[in-house]
Amino acid sequence: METTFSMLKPDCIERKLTGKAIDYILEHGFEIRAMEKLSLSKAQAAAFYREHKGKEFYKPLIEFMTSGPVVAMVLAREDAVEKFREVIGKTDPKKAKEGSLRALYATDVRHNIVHGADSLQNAEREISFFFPKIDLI
Ligand code: IDP
Ligand code: MG
Repeated sequence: METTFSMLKPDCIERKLTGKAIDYILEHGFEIRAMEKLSLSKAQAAAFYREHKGKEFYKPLIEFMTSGPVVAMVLAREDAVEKFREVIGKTDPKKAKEGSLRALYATDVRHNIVHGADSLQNAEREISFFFPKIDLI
């Protein structure tokens, strides 16, 4: 089975949506292989989002991602990476398809409650960043 990486963002935890988000994820066929609540340092957030360095939303994104705790998760299911991106919906909740996690709960394009790895390669990189000791066999 394929694995992907997800993170519930600070707005999700702050708004007490953690339970709803986890229920949604489980109901959509994902198994939680690992889960940890933690606070990102500025350096961790900057490394995690380094592909966006220099964009106008980068600095506020790092501020937001370090504004409170997050929940990092390793999720497994068939075609996990693609399916998870599908069920979370587009980055901007206004453009996210009806019934997707972001369409249901996100407030705006920055505060969109959840992260999902966008490729197999990034999923692997992000999993080993947060769960270096995990055995994914
Ligand atoms: P993704 O999370 O859907 O993969 P990315 O383009 O990788 O979206 O952007 C990373 C995160 O940066 C988004 O989830 C969102 O929190 C924030 N972000 C992206 N685009 C914008 C924007 O135009 N304005 C404000 N924040 C943005
Ligand atoms: Mg992305």
